[in-house]
Amino acid sequence: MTVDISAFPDDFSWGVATSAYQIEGAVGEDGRTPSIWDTFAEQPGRVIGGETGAIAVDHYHRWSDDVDLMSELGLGAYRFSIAWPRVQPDGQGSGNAAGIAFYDRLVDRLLEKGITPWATLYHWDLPDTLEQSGGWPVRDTAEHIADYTTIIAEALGDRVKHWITLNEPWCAAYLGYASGIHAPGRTEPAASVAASHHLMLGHGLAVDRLRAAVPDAQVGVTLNLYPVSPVDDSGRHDDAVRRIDGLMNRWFLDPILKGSYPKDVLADIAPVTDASFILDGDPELIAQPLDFLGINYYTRHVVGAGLWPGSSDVRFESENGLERTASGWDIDPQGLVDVLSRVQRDYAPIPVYLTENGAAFDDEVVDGVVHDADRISFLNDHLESIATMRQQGMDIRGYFAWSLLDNYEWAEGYAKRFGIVHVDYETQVRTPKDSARWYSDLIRAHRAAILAT
Ligand code: GCO
Repeated sequence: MTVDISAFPDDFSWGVATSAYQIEGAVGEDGRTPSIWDTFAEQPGRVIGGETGAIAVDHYHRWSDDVDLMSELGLGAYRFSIAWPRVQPDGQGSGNAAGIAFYDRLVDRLLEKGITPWATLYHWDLPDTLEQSGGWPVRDTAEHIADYTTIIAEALGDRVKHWITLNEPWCAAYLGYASGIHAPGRTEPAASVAASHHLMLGHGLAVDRLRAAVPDAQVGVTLNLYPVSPVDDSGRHDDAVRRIDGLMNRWFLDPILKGSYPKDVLADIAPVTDASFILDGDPELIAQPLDFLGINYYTRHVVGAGLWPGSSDVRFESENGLERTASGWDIDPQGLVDVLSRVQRDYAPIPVYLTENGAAFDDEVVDGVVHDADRISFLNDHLESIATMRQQGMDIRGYFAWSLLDNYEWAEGYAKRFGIVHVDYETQVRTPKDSARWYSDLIRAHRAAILAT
């Protein structure tokens, strides 16, 4: 069971991904102010076990060892996110030298070790002060992210050449402002649509600022895409499939890659909002030319209209016998082929990176090792899907496993372990799982094959 490495080009990026709030901890240090996640996590009942990212995996202090670990594993690229409230604690105005210095050190060490840094500007940690003045439903927030972008791009742009504006704006907008299961925990459908627009507007403005500050930057955005299928082929669920695919996938892909919102989705949401927050000229601002599209893939969405009363029409389980991760998500590598094929079919060609893919399992350290054969199969099978799509001519240039370390899984607290490296949350001891060794061997085999030719 090993993926065919000859399907991957010589310059394929082999990486891992993390995000600031999920790993850094040190939430009150060096001038960092609270983000919406600090505030949200402290509210009773929001996060399982009341857990917060206050300590997380202490990466803010252990970053140097963590980079050494990446280097030992032979990783070629590291996707991390910048904590906006560290870099610009007031959410506007001047930058914070002490906060920026953390990323400076991190980037320098990565480069020393031959690991290419990939920085994500926004992985959900909005400075709380900006939420107090309205958050993403307010247009000003898009202007603010642009200013923050200039600060951090000017600080790191001489060394960081790969930039991702947003991580998963769907989650930030709809889990944050509609279902309320993520920060800031609001349940305001109209505001959530405005939030999605202002996130994408912020993306467009940030792309401009990145181009100005770092002319040789590679710039993209990361979307979480899902194949959406009906629970059966009776035809009764087809309109629900259209609607959910529209809001999850096309609502983001279309404006960013085609410069317009899907008309059918605008009609679907008309009872909720008149969308008057979309101003003339916004579509052009959003649809900046990009160097790549980042795709995060975890599982499929199965849709059954009205089948599951009292909850949503969407399930993460197909009920067709697929195995599931500890998150309860179907393990569905074919879904990755479906997602990528759809992008290939419906949008103009653009280089693609898998900026996240991975799975939680109930890992245990026994005698100093973690035998996570289930994660190895997961990674292997999804890399095979990428190999398949490369053979079908798709320009997929890299893969970032989610995640380097076990970490804070948002509203799930620390219960879901996604790392290829185990973390003991009491002692902060890192133990590479078998999957880390497997991934490392794969990367080294790929490198060796290149040298041999
Ligand atoms: C997301 C985020 C990550 C998650 C990961 C596992 O997709 O939700 O980008 O921060 O931790 O996806 O759910």
